[in-house]
Amino acid sequence: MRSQVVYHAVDSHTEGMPTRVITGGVGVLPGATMFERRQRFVAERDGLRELLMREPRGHSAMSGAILQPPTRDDADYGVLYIEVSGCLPMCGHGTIGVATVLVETGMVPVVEPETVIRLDAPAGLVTARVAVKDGHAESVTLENVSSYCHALDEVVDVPGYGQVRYDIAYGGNFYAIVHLEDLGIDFQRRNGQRMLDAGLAIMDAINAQNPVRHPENPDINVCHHVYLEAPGSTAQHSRHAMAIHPGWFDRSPCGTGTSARMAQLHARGLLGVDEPFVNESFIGSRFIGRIAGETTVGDRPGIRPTVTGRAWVTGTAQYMLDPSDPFPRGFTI
Ligand code: PYC
Repeated sequence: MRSQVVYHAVDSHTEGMPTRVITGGVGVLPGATMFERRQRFVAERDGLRELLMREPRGHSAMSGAILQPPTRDDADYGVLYIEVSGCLPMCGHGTIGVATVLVETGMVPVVEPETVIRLDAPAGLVTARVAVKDGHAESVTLENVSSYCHALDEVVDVPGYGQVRYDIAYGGNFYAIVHLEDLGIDFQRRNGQRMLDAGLAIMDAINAQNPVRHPENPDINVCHHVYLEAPGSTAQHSRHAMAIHPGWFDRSPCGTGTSARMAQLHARGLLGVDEPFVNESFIGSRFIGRIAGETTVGDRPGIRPTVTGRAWVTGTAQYMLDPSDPFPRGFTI
C-alpha cells in the first residue's frame, strides 16, 4: 500500500446528509481569519476538496468539514466547509455533524447535560450546544450567524420557465425561495430531475440578472441554493427541496437554509421571536428552527437564528492517494 498523503476522517450524517469531518492530515491552512483561509484554500488547494468530496472517495452529494486551529481566541476549533460544489462560508448540517463528532470522539471536554462548542466559521463565530446523555450526542442546537431577508417579491426571467417570482434571504449562504407550484411541478420524488433543472436555471438567472451582496462582507455575493417550497407549507411547518450546484439536493433540512427561511418569514410578519419553526427536507427529515432575537446585518434588519438537529457517526477512515492514481482530484460524471 503506497500513499503520498493520509487524511484522517470521521464520517457522519446529519438528518441524512453526510459530513466527512477531516480531523488530521491537512496541516494548518494559511490566513489570518477563517474567511481568508477559505479564500486561499479555494485559490491554492481546491484539489484537496475535490479529492475528498468527488468520486471515487465521495459522491455527487458529498459534503464535509476540515478542522483547523481557530483564528480567534473565543473559539475552540476553526472549520472549513467543503462539498462537491465548493467551499461554503457556512454550513448548518455540517456544523451539527462537526459538533457531534467532537463530542463523541472526545476531541472536546464533554460536559453533561450540555457541551458548548464555539466554532470559528468563515461566515463568523457560531456556537453549537450539544445535548449529551451517557456520552452520546443526542441533538445539537446551532446558534447561527445573524441572518436577514435580502429582498421580497423579486422577479427573474428564467430561460424555459418565463418570469419567476422569488424572495431571497441570507442565513450563512444566500437562498432564493420559490413556490414550487409557480413552476407547475408536483412535490414528488419522481420529479426530482425536473426540480433540479428548474432550481439551477433559476439560480443561474438570479446570479446573472440580479446578483446579491452581503452588506458586511462583499465577498459573499452568490446565490448558491434554491429553496423549492412545497405546496401546503406554512410559517410553522415548511417542506421543501433544496437545489444546489452542480445538481443535487440537500438531504438534510439545511441549517443555513432554515435560518434564511426564518429571516424571510420574519420579514413577511409570519414568524415571531421564539416561535418554533419545523423545516422538512426532501427526504422527510426535520430541523427545528427558532428566532432567538432580532438584530441588524449591516444596515438591514435581521434575526439571530437557532437550528436544532441530530447527527450520527457512521465510520472512521484514512483517505490516501497512491502516486499512480489517475484521478488525484477525483472526478464527477
Ligand atoms: O445545512 O447549511 C446547511 C447546508 C448547506 C448546504 C448543504 N447543507
